[in-house]
Amino acid sequence: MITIETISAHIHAGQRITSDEAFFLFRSNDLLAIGELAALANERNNGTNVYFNVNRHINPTNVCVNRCAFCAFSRTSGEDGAYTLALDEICRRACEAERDGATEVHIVGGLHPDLAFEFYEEALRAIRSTAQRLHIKAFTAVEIEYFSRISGLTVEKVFERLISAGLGSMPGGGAEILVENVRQKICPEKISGSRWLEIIRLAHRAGLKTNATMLYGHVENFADRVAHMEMLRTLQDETGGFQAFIPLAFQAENSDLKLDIKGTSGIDDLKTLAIARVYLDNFDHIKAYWIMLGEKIAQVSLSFGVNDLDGTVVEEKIGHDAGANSPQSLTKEGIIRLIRKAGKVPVERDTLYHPIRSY
Ligand code: V47
Ligand code: SF4
Repeated sequence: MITIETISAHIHAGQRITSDEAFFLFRSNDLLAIGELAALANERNNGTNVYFNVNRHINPTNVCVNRCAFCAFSRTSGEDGAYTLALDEICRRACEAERDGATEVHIVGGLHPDLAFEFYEEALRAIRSTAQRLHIKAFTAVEIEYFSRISGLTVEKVFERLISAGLGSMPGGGAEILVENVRQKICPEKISGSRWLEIIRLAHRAGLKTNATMLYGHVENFADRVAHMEMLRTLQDETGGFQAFIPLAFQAENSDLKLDIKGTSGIDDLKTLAIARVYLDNFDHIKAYWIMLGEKIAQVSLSFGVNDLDGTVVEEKIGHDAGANSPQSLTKEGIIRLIRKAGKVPVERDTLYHPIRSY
């Protein structure tokens, strides 16, 4: 029989917990016991260090042919509020970021019906030549698949071309919930969960590190969340190419998913992060994305297994278009203060988790 004590014994002995045990934890209301186990697992790996980076998000376009039901960011071509940044504007934002001390640009956007693959290659090249110190973390598996489709190139070739244009790693978006019947409800036009995993496998084989996200708090149930994490854990056993796992709390405003909810609860946020820490024993980093969680829950999560707070971000559109009421950006000093007040040591990192400086 599964109990919190049997799970605790596994974790204390450094043993992997099963999917049934993770499911049990999701159904448990013993948040503090789960948090304690997550804190133990985290401290074993990361001590009291908490990572952050100085980065800037750039979303080149919000025009997207997919129009996922949960996404308040995307627009149809020509619709009010649709935008596409010119190459020199993308470049200007990247240069400004570098000048302001960023070490990373995070670039993701919609699947534009008229932009050619070369536009994206060009954007990376332009950033590479004008902001040479910036690491370019760009494009979800969903965008990579789309580039392959619009260019007629294989996914392997798309990676080869993007890497030679300056791509350094990939973020973890587009995973949503990898379980097919959930995808049919929230993003029927998007690539399947198994294709997402396959593209990420190819990215890892091409030498790119990636992250993995999980969009939770909409129509999925606990079993779906566990199945999602199980697929990620299995792929990580095979490739070792994931850096961080990032649960994304669903922001419910302006979305076409007409659900009778106002977003996730603080309890659900903390439980989800803590369970991710104990279940995903082969992920070094569990990231609390403060944009979706709010600063306070993100801070408290540092006692629930989290060891990474993402970055300064500067301008965030995806969560804020969907009603996130966190600020658009945090200063480096703001993040450092938040980590310190949680009794942890702030460590600025680069994209690949090399420490730059601890505070
Ligand atoms: O894939 C869209 C999500 C993702 C909503 O890898 C929403 O370091 C909540 O992946 N409510 C993009 N989430 C953002 C993302 C990300 C963010 C920060 C860091 C990293 C990383 C990756 O945003 C999408 C989708 O899952 N999203 N709409 C919404 N209403
Ligand atoms: Fe497009 Fe991504 Fe929004 Fe889906 S989540 S509509 S793929 S921008």
